[in-house]
Amino acid sequence: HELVTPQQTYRNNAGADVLPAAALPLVFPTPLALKPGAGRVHLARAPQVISGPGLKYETALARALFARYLPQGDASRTPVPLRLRIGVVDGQRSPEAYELSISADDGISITGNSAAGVARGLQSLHDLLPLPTPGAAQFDLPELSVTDAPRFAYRGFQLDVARNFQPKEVVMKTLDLMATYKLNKLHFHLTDDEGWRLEIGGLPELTSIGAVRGHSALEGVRLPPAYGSGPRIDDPHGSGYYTRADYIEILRYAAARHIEVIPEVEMPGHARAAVKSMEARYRRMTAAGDKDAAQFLLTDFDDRSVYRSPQQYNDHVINAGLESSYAFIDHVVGQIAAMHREAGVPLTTMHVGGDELPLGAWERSPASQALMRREQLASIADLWDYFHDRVDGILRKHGMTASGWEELGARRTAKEDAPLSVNPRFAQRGFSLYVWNNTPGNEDFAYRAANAGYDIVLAPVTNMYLDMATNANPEEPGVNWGGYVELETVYNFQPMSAQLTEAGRKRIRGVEATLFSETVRTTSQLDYLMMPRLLAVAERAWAPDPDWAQAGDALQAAALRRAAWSGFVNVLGQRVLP
Ligand code: TNX
Repeated sequence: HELVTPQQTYRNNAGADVLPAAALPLVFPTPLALKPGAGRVHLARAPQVISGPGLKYETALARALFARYLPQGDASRTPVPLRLRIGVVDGQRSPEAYELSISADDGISITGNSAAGVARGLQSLHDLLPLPTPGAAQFDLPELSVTDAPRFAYRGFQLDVARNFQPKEVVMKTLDLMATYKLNKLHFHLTDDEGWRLEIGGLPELTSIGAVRGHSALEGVRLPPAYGSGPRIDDPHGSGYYTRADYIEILRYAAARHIEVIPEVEMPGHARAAVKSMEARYRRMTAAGDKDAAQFLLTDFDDRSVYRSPQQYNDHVINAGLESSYAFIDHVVGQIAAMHREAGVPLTTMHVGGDELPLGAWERSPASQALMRREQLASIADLWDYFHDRVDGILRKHGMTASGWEELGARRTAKEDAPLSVNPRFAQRGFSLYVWNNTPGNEDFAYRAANAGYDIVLAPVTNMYLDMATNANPEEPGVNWGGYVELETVYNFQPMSAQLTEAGRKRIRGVEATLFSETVRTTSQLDYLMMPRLLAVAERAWAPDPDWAQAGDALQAAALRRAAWSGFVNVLGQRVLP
């Protein structure tokens, strides 16, 4: 893999000047155990990296890290050894656990339970390096020893590139940023009503139409203002997609950083770009007299159902009654799985959306009704289960289990905004539910679902949605349908609940920050919403809870960290208002 030196500057100059060094956390996120030593290790040239097997990327990362700080080291000095190896971290089972030791006698060493552990340890070492100062060719590192492991195996960030597009380079910078803060899952929201962002072999319309904002085949809906401005129909940031080669490059870049990419293909709702692209394909092939025109059609043209999504769409749902819908899903899943295999990172799960199917959808579709008669399904709730059974079957055929928004594990009701109740049907099938809805009545849905046997990723809108504005200042970008999400709101999130049973506790896989992109057009807007709140996400996902009983101390810590974090950087660009 091509190695890119971390572009991040860890602290900005202003911050470094105004903050006493002691106010900055030595290693971030807070490690399990850090024992400071008394002395210092002087580096007058880059250390000599000595690596065990299986650490090609980590070796290159270690060299790149120091090359940045010690460009012309003093060649007459003996270099300090930097030993990297895969070994056993006492008492820690996580593959990402590591030990870092810096000692005047033995030099620097990092032992990880796996290459991922070594990589996480290198990021901690990175934290200890000073800001590069022009001309400085030496510095000291503090003696210390760190034993560290993540609290949660799942530490995610969801990036929506469907509403507005972000080029591949921005995704890679985001992966660098995630690696710096030891986040390990990129939930890649690749498709939605407003765009389809991944080239799929055999279905060119998905990108030649579905990735082009304002394409004539996507006309029909003018989005009324909802959730911020919503993407504009003529906005150039709304167009773009990743080719197969781009996507494979992204996957390899992530894999080198021990970040798993979990692609999301939205269904059955949030699917307008796919629905309209497949209609256009059908029309073109029909006009050409092709008898396979309907092979991947997602629309029942006789559907008289009346519905409207929260985003105000009424023509964006994949029809559950058409066999061609399942042919489409199977084809897309197969193509994405093939790209992951080609990148050397076979998929074990895919995120299949599932959120916000509006009430009324499918109800007056002759195709859906015919299927319901055939399969003896009594209600739309049964058809919903049938749809997810079929999708689950397709994923299993491709060697995967399903991930999806919490609706995948909730019983479908005929009432708008009814509180969620757990649908036991899929609980024993290894589904991961991403729980976003903790609005009144649903505050404990995640814990109820965990107790019922679902694997859970906690992504509550009130604490983990980074597309929410930070506060009510009208100049702040972002939306507020889930409230305002301050840095402290993220930091003070308590993932666990007394309501969890012993078995339920084990089902909580971790925490994910979400960035839907209706209002996120430019890279600097993305940067602004992510930072510094992503740091609080990383802290909650990696570090144990602070002592919440000591509320005063916790607040104190939050204030201190806030100061520290605003002195940390600015990773993707300048922290300026868009
Ligand atoms: C609901 S929260 C969504 C997103 C939108 C948001 C605002 C969730 C799982 N789905 O697709 O961005 O509303 O429009």
